[in-house]
Amino acid sequence: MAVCIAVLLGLAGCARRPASETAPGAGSPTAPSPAGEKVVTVELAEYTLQASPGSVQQGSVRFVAYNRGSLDHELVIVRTDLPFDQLPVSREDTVEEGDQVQVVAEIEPDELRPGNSAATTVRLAEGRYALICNIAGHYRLGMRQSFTVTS
Ligand SMILES: [Cu+2]
Repeated sequence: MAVCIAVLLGLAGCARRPASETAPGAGSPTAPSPAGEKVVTVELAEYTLQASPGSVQQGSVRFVAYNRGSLDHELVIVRTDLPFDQLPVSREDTVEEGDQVQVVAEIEPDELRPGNSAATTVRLAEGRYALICNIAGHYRLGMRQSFTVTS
């Protein structure tokens, strides 16, 4: 029994390691991607957010986020026709969801501690999107990028 537990813990440790040791884009940290699935790598740090590629064809898209910084961050995928750097910001210094800003998916901060990586797969329709970190102040400080899904 003790051996089983050790093995499980070992695997869990291995699964988190690609965040710091695997080159960006070299697959997913948590599961193999089905053939043909589009993968977008998102690097987060204080206070930058860089997604590559910045445009994909519509369909199933896997976002693999890496927290390269020393603070908590999160990845929020929002559908919006507003310019990515002009989204409405609340008094709490976070981007406000509304008619013009719809949250499609997110990777929460507790999945993305410094040095960690996490992934989520979303079906995206053609349109304009923004990728942001919505921890208070981080969007305004520059954690934002436009993202386009083509037909
Ligand atoms: Cu952040």
